[in-house]
Amino acid sequence: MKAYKTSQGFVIEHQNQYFLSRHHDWDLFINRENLFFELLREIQLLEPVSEYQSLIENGLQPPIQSQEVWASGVTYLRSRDARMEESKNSGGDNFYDRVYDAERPELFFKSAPGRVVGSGQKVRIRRDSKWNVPEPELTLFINSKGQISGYTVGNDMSSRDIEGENPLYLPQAKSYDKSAAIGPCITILDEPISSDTQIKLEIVRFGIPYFTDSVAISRMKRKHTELAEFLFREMSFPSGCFLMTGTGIVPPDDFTLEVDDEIRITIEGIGTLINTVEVK
Ligand code: DO4
Ligand code: MG
Repeated sequence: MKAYKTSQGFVIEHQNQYFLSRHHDWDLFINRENLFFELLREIQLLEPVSEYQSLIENGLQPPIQSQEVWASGVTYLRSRDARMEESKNSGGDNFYDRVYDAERPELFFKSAPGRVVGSGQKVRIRRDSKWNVPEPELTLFINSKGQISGYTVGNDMSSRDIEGENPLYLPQAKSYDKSAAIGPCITILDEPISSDTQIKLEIVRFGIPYFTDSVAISRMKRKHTELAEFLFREMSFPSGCFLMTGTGIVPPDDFTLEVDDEIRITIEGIGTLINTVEVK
């Protein structure tokens, strides 16, 4: 079951049928307990709509209203190794090594909802950075009770030169206008997402695939429930929140994003998040 936020309303997709919800408040719509069964009950009272494609294609919005976006770091070996390499001159490398093995995960604030973009919108690279990458991340929707009730595709845009210069610069490397993308929808399942699920990153430059890689979420060191539990330990989220679960794909060190690059992140069972890069 998928839920799309569009300019015409909230579209629920189930078994190739599309329904327009009667709800008008996304916070209330997605923050219901037992969301899968709530949506199932809701669509039984609705007629399928046929013009869904234009609703989704023309008026798609990021699937967020007042939720904060948080992120986890160094949850895959590939991320640990890349961070250790980029920060070795600053002496920051062993922080990444230690957090990979520590009981407490790295969790950081990624974005207020107003800085988030959805599929089809532009992401940004910072004007004061020369080394930028997308981070393709399975992103959890966690309701206000701390239960993982949905999944979306996330892009944790990152400035590697800023983060590598000093680990204390992490908030500047990670949080700026349009540095977080989520979408195209929230997938709501009646069981946890399969660990075989693949995340695929494609970067298209001048219309040609320039970089492609994929990773299975089973390669992640931590459990989704573990990350959610740490995040909710001392913080409440009245309408739930999003939590990016870390990247398992890092392009080679000589790669940096350029203006007009198209970033396509596909997660099986959810969809493809597509963003083009701008710098202004
Ligand atoms: O510690 C730096 C950020 C790590 C991160 O964003 C990731 O592993 O995805
Ligand atoms: Mg990340």
